[in-house]
Amino acid sequence: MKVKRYEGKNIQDVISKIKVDLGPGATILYMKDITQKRLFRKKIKKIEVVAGREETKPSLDTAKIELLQWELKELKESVKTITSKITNGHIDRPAVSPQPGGGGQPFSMVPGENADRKNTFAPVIRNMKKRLRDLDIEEEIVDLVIEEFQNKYSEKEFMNPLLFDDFISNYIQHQIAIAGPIVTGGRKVVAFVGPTGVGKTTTIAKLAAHFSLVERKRVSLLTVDTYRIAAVDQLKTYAEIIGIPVEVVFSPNEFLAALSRNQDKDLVLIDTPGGNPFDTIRMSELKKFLEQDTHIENHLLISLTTKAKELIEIFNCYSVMHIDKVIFTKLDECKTFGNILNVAAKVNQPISYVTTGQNVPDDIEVGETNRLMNLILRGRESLFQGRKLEGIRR
Ligand SMILES: Nc1nc2c(ncn2[C@@H]2O[C@H](COP(=O)(O)OP(=O)(O)O)[C@@H](O)[C@H]2O)c(=O)[nH]1
Ligand SMILES: [Mg+2]
Repeated sequence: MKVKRYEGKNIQDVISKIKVDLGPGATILYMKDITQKRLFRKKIKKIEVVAGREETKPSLDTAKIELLQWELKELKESVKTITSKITNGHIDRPAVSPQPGGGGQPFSMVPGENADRKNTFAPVIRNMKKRLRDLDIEEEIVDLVIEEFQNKYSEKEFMNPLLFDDFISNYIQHQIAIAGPIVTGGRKVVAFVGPTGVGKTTTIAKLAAHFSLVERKRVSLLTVDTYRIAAVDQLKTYAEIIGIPVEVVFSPNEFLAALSRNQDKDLVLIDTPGGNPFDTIRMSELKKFLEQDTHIENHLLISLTTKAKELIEIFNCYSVMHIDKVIFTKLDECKTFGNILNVAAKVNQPISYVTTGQNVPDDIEVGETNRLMNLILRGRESLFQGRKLEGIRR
């Protein structure tokens, strides 16, 4: 980042200098009143501003530039209001004495002028909130983030948008729990549950292809058909192409017998019929199958295109049957990825995989913190920068 210090008699004066010098993408990092007091002489009013500009291609970051322009505009308006109040004698400008610790303030304010203080920072906070809302982060979480940021940093630091970026990144990193990929070793049994159409069968096919063809593991598929109507042809077709066995089971007893027939496998992937998660009878039927073997790892699939509120409801419905990990599907159909944070902040379940399209076996990735953080903060522009599962070897 290119950082420079500017001085001027008022904020408009300094901002024009910055604009000419650094261009419209400039960020105000720091601002201080350095009005010089001369004994028996008139005060010489001066403002010091430290501004910087990211040295990235502007076209890559137009959103940020727009944001900064907006911030600058808001800032100018606030300064105008304060300046006019000072001029009209509504605010008694204090003499600027060195602050303890050598720090200046973005604006000098009289102690007790809380309303003005609030007004000064309100645009900055509004702007921060807008940024988070635009990522489709829920209001509740937006408020929490801002509150934590306010508690952590001083007002001087508050004005630095880069600091806010860092803060959000850290916040997201702390919120998202990562499960890592399925690890085979001994026989591993993984069941995939979730509402109809979220992508259970497709995800199983992607994982089966990976573990069987890339990792050279012995893989078999099992499908639980609680209603004798579930479409199993799709799974059978995938199994045939990959060249692995598939079995259909209709009762909890058959299920146990099928599991024991597959003792020699490295990995058994179980497909389930899904259905409406609010259908409690169906849920408890499925539970009867899966709870017979406590070693089964249950992955709940959730389409990220679902509304945040519904996601939580689905999660709550499925939590009656012991969920170990979460897979987010259909990321390719999302405009924003704030939902990842919305769920992570409320549901303490680690993410194993994310799926990014219909292609079998390509469109699946292991959930990784940095990757998910980039998706949340940068949106679709980072969607195709993930590491495909095919290339991952352990
Ligand atoms: N766009 C997109 N479509 C997907 C993804 N995963 C699955 N699908 C599609 O979603 C539909 C339902 O998938 P399916 O595996 O049958 O869902 P299931 O009912 O949960 O087994 C199919 O058309 C899939 O191709 C994904 O990550 N992105
Ligand atoms: Mg299916």
